[in-house]
Amino acid sequence: GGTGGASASSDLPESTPWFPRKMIDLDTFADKVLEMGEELDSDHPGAKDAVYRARRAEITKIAKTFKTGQPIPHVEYTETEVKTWAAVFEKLTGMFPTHACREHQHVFPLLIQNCGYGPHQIPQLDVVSKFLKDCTGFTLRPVMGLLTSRDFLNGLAFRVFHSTQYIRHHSRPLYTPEPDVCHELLGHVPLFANPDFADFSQEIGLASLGASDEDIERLATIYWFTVEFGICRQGDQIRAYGAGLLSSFGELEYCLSDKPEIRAFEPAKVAQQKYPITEYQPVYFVAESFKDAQMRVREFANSCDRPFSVRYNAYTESIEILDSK
Ligand code: NLE
Ligand code: FE2
Repeated sequence: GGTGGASASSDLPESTPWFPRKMIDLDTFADKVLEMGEELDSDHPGAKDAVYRARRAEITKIAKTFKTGQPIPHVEYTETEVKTWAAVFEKLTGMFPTHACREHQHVFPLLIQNCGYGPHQIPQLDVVSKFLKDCTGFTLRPVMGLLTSRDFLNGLAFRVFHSTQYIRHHSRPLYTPEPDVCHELLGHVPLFANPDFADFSQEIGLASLGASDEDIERLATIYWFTVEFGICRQGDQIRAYGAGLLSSFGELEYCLSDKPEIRAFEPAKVAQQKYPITEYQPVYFVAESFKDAQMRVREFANSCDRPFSVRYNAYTESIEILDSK
């Protein structure tokens, strides 16, 4: 008998959508990818390039067969791929000092020292995943393309980040509408090494477990305007912390210009905001700090209509259900 509260009860209301309870349950997500995943959209710069398509299929095979606990197989990137990476790397690292948030700038040199970051090679997910594990307990899992919002957010509850391993088409290095290894490594990875940001991200993930479809939609929108396209106040400046900004030379410049509209980060409002996915964002939301943002997201999550709450047990890598009604 415990002291109440943290019962291991599994009798959730029948209407509760399925959700992963153990880390290993994430293995079921692998081949459920959305458009722009395995099959490229017809207006994608790589759509008509047979060599590019074949290469992507080859790389995504790793994600298709990956299982929890395995090391992520290394990819031997081609000369063309490394050139694309180098172009993105050089452009962006020139802008980070003036545009990236201080948390990103703090971690970036550590990635150069420890994970092989630099213009001459594309860092391997496996090396980066081990580094993140040491920093915050986050790990990477290779993914074939876009997962459903539900699956993707559910992964964050376990401090697991689903990461692509292929690279954008060489014809357009400075902006792509879909995630690729530049976006993951230059945008997401530095932030997941920050404890407050890791907590913030996991908070969204925990709120997504067993959430209704409507709440998943709202949480995915909050994720979009924070982890992907968030900006934050730092002293008397505004800086980017969203990975979609930190991995796009074009949008990184634009987001801190006077062109877009800027609003305060209030999750209930953010959750309603519509957004384009193939062009620069017309609106950004400014967080005061990751801790403040996490607190606000937690409040928002409590207002969602889920008849139970959850917590992650890091020892057993599993989800515990609390106050099931
Ligand atoms: N637009 C970003 C980039 O070019 O790196 C990718 C965004 C993925 C959500
Ligand atoms: Fe992303």
